[in-house]
Amino acid sequence: MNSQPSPILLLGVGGAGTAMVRGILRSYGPGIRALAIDTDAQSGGTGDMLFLLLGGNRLAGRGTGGQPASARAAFQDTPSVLDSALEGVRTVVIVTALGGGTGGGATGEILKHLHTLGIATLVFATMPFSFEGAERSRTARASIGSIEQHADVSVFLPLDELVAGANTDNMRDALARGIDTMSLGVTLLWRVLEKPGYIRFDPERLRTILSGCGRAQFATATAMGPNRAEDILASLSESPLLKQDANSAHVRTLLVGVLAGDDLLLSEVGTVASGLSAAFGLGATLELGTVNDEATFSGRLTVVVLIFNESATATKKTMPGTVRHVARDRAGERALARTDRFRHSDATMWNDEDLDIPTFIRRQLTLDR
Ligand SMILES: Nc1nc2c(ncn2[C@@H]2O[C@H](COP(=O)(O)OP(=O)(O)OP(=O)(O)O)[C@@H](O)[C@H]2O)c(=O)[nH]1
Ligand SMILES: [Mg+2]
Repeated sequence: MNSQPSPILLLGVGGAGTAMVRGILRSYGPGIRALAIDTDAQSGGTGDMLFLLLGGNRLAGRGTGGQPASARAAFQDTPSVLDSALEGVRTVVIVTALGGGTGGGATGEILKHLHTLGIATLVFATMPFSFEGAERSRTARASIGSIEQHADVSVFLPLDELVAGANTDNMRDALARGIDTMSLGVTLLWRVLEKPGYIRFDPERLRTILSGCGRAQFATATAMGPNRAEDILASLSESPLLKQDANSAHVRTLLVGVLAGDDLLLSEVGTVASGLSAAFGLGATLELGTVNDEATFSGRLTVVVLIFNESATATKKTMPGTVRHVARDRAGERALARTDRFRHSDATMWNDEDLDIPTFIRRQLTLDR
């Protein structure tokens, strides 16, 4: 472990948000700087994780009973409640579930406070299952505005789509699976940020990307076998999570994490990177990170993708020195030809080099460990 505390903090808000952090800590193992906050003292559990109780005097540790206004007031009572946990923190990733009072009400207030401290924020928030009813759905939708307003980047994940295809009829199972799926996705993102790989992507890079982006979309996919890269492209292209407001004209950056064991092929990285660019990020900047972890990913290829849209308020700027064209290679094209998302575009040729092919492939660079 590093002697320096990480500059990136994972923060769970509310009951389900706390359960998500607990799940992430369990699957990642030691090394995550994490904390949860809730108005319900029971969420703190057995002291197995860092936990802060919100609204002690006002709510006496009993939760808000579905009232976002109570959670907002509780945070406004003591906005400095988090500050002692923020030493050296430059970016906070919040996980929460909308539909109840604490996640829905406190998250926007927390974001506002973090913004005043100059801390960048990325929020993953689930939207209730349709079976939870109209009232929860309405409460959740009402919370979106303040989260979007105060977060640098927010990702809203409908639980119906997060567990699509899981084929469970049992309500408790479905809720648990929603938390698990979300925890798994964020765990993968954490590995890309913190674990070594062939191509490094670090928290500071994430912080830079977050500025000027608005909403984002997030999905993961895993495959095995000789066509695993193509299978992953097909699965992500069909993902319901990446279908909502997909408008590649507004995609600013694609963050692609490739996690694998020692058998990762350079061509697989190229296929995934170029295929995802072609499918989702016409003209977007591609940020790639790899994780090499034989113990966890032996024989498997897992991809985590975050699609960052241009902020509604940001004006579109072309970064100097950035080639803003689709990166693609033949394998990526072939894999995507199966999907309806892929749009062919003319190659960008310069000095007999096809600039649409990532530099490390075009120049046959070796990726050192
Ligand atoms: N209660 C509960 N909610 C879950 C679970 N898994 C996912 N959720 C989702 O989380 C949303 C918010 O519920 P909670 O996290 O319990 O609410 P909270 O933020 O703690 O807010 P209050 O308890 O009302 O103060 C629900 O609408 C569900 O969509 C679960 O296992 N239990
Ligand atoms: Mg609660």
